[in-house]
Amino acid sequence: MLLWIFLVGFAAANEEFSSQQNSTRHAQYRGSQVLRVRNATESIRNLLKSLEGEKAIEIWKQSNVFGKFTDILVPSFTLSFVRQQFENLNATFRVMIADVESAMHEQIAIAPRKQSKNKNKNKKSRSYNLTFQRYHRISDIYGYLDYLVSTFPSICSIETIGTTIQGRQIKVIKISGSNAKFSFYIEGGIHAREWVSPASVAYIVRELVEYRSKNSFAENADYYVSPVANPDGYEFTHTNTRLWRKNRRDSDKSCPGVDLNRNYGYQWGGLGASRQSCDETFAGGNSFSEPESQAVRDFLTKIGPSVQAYVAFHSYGQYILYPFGYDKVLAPDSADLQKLGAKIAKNIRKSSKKKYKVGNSAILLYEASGGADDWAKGGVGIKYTYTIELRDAGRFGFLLPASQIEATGKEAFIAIKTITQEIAGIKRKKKSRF
Ligand code: 0X9
Ligand code: ZN
Repeated sequence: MLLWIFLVGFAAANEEFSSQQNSTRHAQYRGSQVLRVRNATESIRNLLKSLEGEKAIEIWKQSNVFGKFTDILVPSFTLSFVRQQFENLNATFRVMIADVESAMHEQIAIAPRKQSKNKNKNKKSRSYNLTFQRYHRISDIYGYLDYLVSTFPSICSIETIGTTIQGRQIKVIKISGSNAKFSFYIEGGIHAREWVSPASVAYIVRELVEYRSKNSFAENADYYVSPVANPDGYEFTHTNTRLWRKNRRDSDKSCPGVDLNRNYGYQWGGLGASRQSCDETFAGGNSFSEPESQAVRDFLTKIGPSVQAYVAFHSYGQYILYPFGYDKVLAPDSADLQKLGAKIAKNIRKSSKKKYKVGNSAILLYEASGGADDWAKGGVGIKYTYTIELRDAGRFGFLLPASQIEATGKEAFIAIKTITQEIAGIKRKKKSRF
């Protein structure tokens, strides 16, 4: 009894401690808002650029297309100034998140678990902590991969493909198909703050392994899955700065971090990539200067030409993007990528009613060079290369509530299933459901 009281007391104190930690950490965003501004004119676009340069705003999501929107985070101390600037230019904007700090608190709330049909199943003690009801630290994600390898050793194995600057492992789980005709590389979490990406990639892994019997299409491929491509950055968003994007390279102490999705060696250092270490899109000192991008380069080079599909999951915006991103340049087979992308979007729409836009990333969003996807397509020659921006379309942005993890994971899984079926030449039965 005493032990029980102690344990309950300890758990409550612990929870209180971590919620206090969250409060202090998120307090830096007190009074900040997220605004959606219409890019109606060149002068509005220039204003956004200069406000970003002065650190008066942070860009969350941008589009170079006139008439589309840019989402910005405005800290409390610049809010009235920034709003005034927009009013001066007659810029149309609306408030997406009125209180960023409380949206952060809401995001980490635990979503109610769906009632399981088999009640005993929930009671069974498990040797891992991962759920899809909340966002987890990397130890829980890796703990789940370890559990799968020990429980399903005939199909799962883990390779550590590299080590980060702070000494964390970059892990890939291999899920082998009994009739594998090709390999499929799946990447999550290259951008630290896009929490729904590692969560959705873990969801895909669960489908491919634990629910394999209802996903027999998976026998056609060997999957190599890296749920957290930027471990240092991801942990930093949990312990320090929720909206951190880059890795934690600290050669410039006052402005740490390299944007790993600008560090790959295909058309490195061109449009949409910065040479300034303080910028969110800092490309690094050279192409492949970072251990995280080197690890993926070396691993993909090693597994070689069997890889026919590469999907990088990001958030947010609900886009299915294909190369190239360094400029408005299409690959010779871009019609195939558009066609399959449209199929993915259609299947997602059928399943969850959510709309995903499909297109070339430089045309649909903006030019950005040094991306992992461009290197996968242009450097390695992987035909079906996509970057998928998961939920949502802007309501919560990076602060997507945990209650949407399962539904988002399902959409990500539909993408993987649709691509596998296409490459393996599996015709979908008319009635089959995702
Ligand atoms: O800018 C990015 O790296 C991606 N968008 S995000 O908001 N998640 O940061 C899009 C990358 C598209 N691919 C390339 N431009 N190569
Ligand atoms: Zn991203």
